[in-house]
Amino acid sequence: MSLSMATTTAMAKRMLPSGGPAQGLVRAASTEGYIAYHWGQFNDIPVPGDYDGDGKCDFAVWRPANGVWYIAGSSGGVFQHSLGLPDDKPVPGDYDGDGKTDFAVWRPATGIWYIHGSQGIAKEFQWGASTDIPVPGDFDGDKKVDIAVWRPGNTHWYIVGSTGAWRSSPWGTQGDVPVVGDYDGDGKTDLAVWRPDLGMWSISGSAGMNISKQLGAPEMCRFPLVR
Ligand SMILES: [Ca+2]
Ligand SMILES: [Ca+2]
Ligand SMILES: [Ca+2]
Repeated sequence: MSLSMATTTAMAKRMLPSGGPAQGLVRAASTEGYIAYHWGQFNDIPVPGDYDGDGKCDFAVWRPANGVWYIAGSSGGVFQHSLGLPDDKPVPGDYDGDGKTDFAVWRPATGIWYIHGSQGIAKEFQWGASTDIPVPGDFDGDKKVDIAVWRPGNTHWYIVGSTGAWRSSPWGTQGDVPVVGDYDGDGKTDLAVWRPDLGMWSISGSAGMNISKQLGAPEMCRFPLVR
């Protein structure tokens, strides 16, 4: 956050599509412990991640209309990358395990994952059906994000480990919202769902312990975790 407002605004104008509205980046306020940052525009999808690999999360949005990723790096750099079509789902993550978030989208119509690794290697992999929900995470704990989907119809998780081996496991019930994360802190992503009608979090911990916690009034927290 060392850039001046004039510098960042000029950089933002350079990276916005020509003829587009003069919106995109204005540094609104920054004090110790508090940052407000205007980055992105209406209909963009937030895709935060550590794209520059400095250990800090970067402001980032993906614009479905043109398939462009706009990144305001935490070390001051501003850059962009083209990947995706309007109906794709952004699924960023560190798939190649180099510590930098990779650009990635999942295309429901074909089930193909398109990954542009931060080391310059592009990968395509078919996994999932059109009605699935992409749930990438490091399920095997090797520091590389794994390709995975959750199928609402049969509530099964289909996971392809970084080594290529795959597995499926049932977890959740119909109507749940998948909310992957490492809740038990063992370094492996856990199977986890949030049940809107009960406000219930239900987690199949990778360390062997199941976790259940009620938090959130029914239908209160419609957060955009499922993109
Ligand atoms: Ca990476
Ligand atoms: Ca992995
Ligand atoms: Ca875990």
